[in-house]
Amino acid sequence: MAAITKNQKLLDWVEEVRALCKPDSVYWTNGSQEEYQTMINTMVDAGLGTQLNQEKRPGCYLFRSHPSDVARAEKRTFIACKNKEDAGPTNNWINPDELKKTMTALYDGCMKGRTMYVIPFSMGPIGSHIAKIGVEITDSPYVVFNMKIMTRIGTAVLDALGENGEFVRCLHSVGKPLAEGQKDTEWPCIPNVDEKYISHFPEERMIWSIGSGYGGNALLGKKCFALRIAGVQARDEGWLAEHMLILKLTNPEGKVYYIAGAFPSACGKTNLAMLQPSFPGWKAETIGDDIAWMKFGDDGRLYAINPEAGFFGVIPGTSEKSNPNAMKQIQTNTIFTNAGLTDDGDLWWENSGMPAPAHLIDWKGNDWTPDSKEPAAHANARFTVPAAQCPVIAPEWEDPAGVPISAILVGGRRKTTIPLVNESTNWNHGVFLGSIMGSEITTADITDKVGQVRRDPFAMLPFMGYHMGDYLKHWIKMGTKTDASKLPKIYFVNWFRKNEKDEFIWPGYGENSRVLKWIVERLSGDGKAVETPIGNLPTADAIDIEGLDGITATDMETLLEIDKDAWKAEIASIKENYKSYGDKLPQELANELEQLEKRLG
Ligand code: SAT
Ligand code: MN
Repeated sequence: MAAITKNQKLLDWVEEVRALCKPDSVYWTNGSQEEYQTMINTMVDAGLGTQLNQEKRPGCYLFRSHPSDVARAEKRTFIACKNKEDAGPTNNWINPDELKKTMTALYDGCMKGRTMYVIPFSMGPIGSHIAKIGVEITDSPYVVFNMKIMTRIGTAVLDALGENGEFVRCLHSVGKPLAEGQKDTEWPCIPNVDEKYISHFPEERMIWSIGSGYGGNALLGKKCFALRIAGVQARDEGWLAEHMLILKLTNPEGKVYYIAGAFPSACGKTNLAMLQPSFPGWKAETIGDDIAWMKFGDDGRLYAINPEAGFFGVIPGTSEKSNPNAMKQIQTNTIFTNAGLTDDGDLWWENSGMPAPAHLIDWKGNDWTPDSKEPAAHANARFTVPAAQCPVIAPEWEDPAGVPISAILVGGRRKTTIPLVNESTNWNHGVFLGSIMGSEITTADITDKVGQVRRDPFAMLPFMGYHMGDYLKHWIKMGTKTDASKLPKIYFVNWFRKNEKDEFIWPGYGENSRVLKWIVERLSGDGKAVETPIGNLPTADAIDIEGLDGITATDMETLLEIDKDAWKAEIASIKENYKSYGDKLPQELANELEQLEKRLG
């Protein structure tokens, strides 16, 4: 039989992993629809997954994870670069030699009784000059068919890789070998979180993960490659790998604007990426909902691609109100994980806007009724769905050249201080705003720091592959690579401001288009703004609130106020955070902070 690829490096690596992990067999995925369906059917036939009601949700399946394996394991996520200093204060570091030794022992024989799947995948349209190739080896069929949705996989990628192409090595195992004749469990994994490892070797562009089958711990193209490893590649090669959605907005005159936006997980990024504008004549379309890779084009503008091919969205809270487009998108050909299964083979989840059924099977496989204390769906239950199925996907979403970005939004979850929207006055000021993003720590975070702000620069805190100070330096440097006029303008937004009664003031969701409208008006030179010590804010009447129930002029004042005392406290807290970067804090950002302090007086 002719070799499946002539890429000797790949063949050697696959053989090396096979010899270590000792699977029963090796299977190279070709990426076809038939292969995808066969793999799902095999799991369903073995009782490891559920086919949903094919009249209500054709092509949809439900899987339930082990209760210990439901989200990214941040404290078990490691950046193993040679020097501890290069990982910085925000990452868990282990010496790479030591970590490899530990993990090699764990990988030894870990795939016994299982098939080892080889998944060549492309992050970004195959052949795009911004795209990159990875190969994931895994013993989880669930990972294979999720990777098929989330990335471009299979033979076409091997063709693009060719004989000498470079690829990121991504090794994954659930860490549960099967003895001869032993039946598999519904969700094999290593239940003890302290025995899981999600490891990155940035200098070798390599990822080693063991013990978890869930989301970003296992679908290694996503956060591990597209943010942590690609972040290091981007730093070295002069581009940006960011935790950002990409949105296309068309104004009533037909002018198109592409906007990227950085928001932490669970801040409504997927909803914003697919929003329905409140205004007649305006159109919003989606390019991506989670990750943007951006490179300067020959014209000096910053071009973005969505390196992914699917959305991995949070199920609870998805409703006709929060995201009508996603509701349509996940009606067919979707993999659901950890949602509630109704008696008629459909799904239910919390805050779905759908009436709760009298009975269902919850995400743990137990009987559930509306009186149950436990939720029907896990809070981090997810849908995996092809991006192409999004009802408002932009036709150019797979353009290998990418789309030119006019504005970048940055925003966290802040109930005070940060106004609804604030326009940076130049690139460095914008990077400063990105660097001070954050969210108030809530009781859900299990710490004594409730109420304090956790800084999450550009929403990259959990996704950094190197030193956060060096990362911010890289952002500053990117601003020197082209004419200032060609750089995207950076806007700091905050949908989460609260009143004294602890209620959200701004309605959010589709109404965020009112803020986007102002931003686009600013880009075209029409929007009205006032210069303030913190940046350019909309004038009192600049944000169109016509037809918006329940928002008064006083609310708008609160949303756009600058509370000097609050800002003084903010500055003290930013200083504290900046201190943690030591001498890696870019001088430009120290200057921005100093000038802000002066302007506030
Ligand atoms: O599990 S993922 O990392 O893909 C999603 C998230 O937690 O942000
Ligand atoms: Mn994300």
